[in-house]
Amino acid sequence: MAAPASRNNARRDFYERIGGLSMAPLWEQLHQLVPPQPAPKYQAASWDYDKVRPFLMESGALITAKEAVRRVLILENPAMPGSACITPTLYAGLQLILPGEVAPAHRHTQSALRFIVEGEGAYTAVDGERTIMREGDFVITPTWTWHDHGNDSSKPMVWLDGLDIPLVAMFNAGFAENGETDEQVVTTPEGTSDAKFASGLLPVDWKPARQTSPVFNYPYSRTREALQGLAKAGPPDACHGYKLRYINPASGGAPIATMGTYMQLLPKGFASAPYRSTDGTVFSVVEGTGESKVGDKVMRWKKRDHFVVPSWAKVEHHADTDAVLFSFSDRPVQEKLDLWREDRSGK
Ligand code: 1HN
Repeated sequence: MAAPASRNNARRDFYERIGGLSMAPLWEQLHQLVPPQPAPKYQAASWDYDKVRPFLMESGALITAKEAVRRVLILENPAMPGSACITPTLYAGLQLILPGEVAPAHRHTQSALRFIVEGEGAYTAVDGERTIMREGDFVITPTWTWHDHGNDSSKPMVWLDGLDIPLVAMFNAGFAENGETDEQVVTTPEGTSDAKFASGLLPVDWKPARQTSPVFNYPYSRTREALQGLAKAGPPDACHGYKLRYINPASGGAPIATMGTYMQLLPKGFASAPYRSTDGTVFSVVEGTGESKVGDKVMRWKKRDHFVVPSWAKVEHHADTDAVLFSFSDRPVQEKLDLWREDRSGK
């Protein structure tokens, strides 16, 4: 048998020679390529809105929405510097639009969600229809739809953008184009998609042409009422409190094919049982104060703060007051691929 040193030299020499043919030995990488359980290369992190907001407002003086195209401060995972990602599959950012501004029309194959964090009265237009947005509303911009935003109110408006940018980049399936004008021509009266699709009814001969939801604004007033009703109806789930998922009413699936969106109510004093799942999740705090423990990290939060929980990291939430959390993740993609898993055992 060869001595270890000469054996290692022989192997290194071998790797070098096959490297010249763009080949590599699997046995040197097998363990990390197929880990026994998820080993995320990103971390739990949080963004305190009191610290973030002054910078957002400062950005408002530095550049207009028109020049920036989208004036957004990216929430980047601290373990993935330069990536513009909050998880390996998701992008998140906080967008500011000041009174009188327009963010010009464009479209791209990346899907976007808006979750309104501060202000009310700005609109987003999607394929010729506008919707006015208020705090806590969840609004979708489906793949390849024209969209522009404008603020006709007298106050700044801030929302969370969630996009599937890293996923689309992985597939090399990104296309984008700019509109001919900054603002789209409004072709459909405001409230039309709501009337057609948001009351448990559909136009009689309507057939879905795509997976995306035909509803484009899920207002907070309705979501909050549903949570309240749920809380009156019975005890909270040990891991989630009272948690609902947003749906495409035509299919029961997620409103956006690539991103699942959720809203949960944690009653005052509620301490969740430990939970983990394979979908790394971004949270936006809508109401209340509390904390979320991920491993050894305790993230305190209050209204308008944001935080991210990595895949397969055990999370425990505690609510000091009644608290409402919006969240989004890539769960629908993982479910389509038969990959999604959860663990409620607390192990
Ligand atoms: C985008 O189109 C918007 O339409 C926001 O508001 C954020 C981040 C990257 C690429 C496109 C928007 C974006 C974006």
